[in-house]
Amino acid sequence: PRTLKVAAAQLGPNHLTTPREEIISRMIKLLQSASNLGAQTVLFPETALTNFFPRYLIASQTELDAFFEHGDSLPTSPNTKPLFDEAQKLGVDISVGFAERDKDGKGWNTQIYYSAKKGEVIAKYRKVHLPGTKEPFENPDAINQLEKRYFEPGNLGFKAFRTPDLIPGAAKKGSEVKEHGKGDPIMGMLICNDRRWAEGWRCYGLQGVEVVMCGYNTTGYAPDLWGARKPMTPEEAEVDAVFHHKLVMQANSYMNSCFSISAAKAGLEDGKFDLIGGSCITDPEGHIVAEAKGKGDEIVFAEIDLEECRQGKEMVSAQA
Ligand code: CDT
Repeated sequence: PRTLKVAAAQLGPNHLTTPREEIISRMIKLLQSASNLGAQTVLFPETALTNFFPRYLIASQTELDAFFEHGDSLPTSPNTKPLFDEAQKLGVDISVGFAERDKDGKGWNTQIYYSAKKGEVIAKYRKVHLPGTKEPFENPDAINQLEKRYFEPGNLGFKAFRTPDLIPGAAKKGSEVKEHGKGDPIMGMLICNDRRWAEGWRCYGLQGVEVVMCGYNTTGYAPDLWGARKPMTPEEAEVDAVFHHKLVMQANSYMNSCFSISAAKAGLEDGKFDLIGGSCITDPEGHIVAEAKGKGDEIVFAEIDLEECRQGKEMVSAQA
């Protein structure tokens, strides 16, 4: 077996008023709980470090900049260093979503993968599918999602990568990405809306991906944005949103014969914007092997065997 112990760290709401230190200390607590269960790699949600601010029209550049971090300095920036120090101390890899400001001033919705043993960021992904609009809706009661206003569409493609030092002795057995079934685990990252479209999954699938990680912030009820085909109550809309979340995680895991880990930022942000829970781990047969019970801070943990990815990949010649 090629056993890996993985976790999704679901976060409850990060209000506009929640201090950054409090968010980091909750993330550290979750990391410690995951480590106590034996987790070797832990996924945190999209924009884990802040509120899901694209729902607001923010006119002040200073106010907006406070939600962004400089991507390459995350492990050393005073804001975020304690989380990376803890990951290194525990020897647990982490993947973290955040709003990235690059050196040219461009904004990106980014996820990084940090290897604890290497002590560095080994992979970076920028969200390709930016949902919502650039301008707010005319309806003053609408829930906006202004990602197209604040972020550029991702420019790093869907590059699978090997995660070193998680499976003893694995490195010697295979190093090429695509050569699934041996060596270090092959992983890929998606961010929220990306999970609903086939191409990201397929690009990773064709590179032999064994684990896809996807952090998300999914509004339970936003009739101006989606769900307008059929009027629904907020409760019905949330059930539907959780259904579609699990549908795409399960179906795409099955179609690409890989595991997936998804981590939500969940619950009522700012007391009124409801985000779905449903963080889960799915297997290559499309089954959910572990899932969140609530909508607060919670670890979803599973021990998985990457050998299970082989059957689906090797039965189809185009993928082998
Ligand atoms: N954060 C994010 O990408 N959320 C979207 C909401 C859909 S808006 C049309 C999602 O796909 O979950």
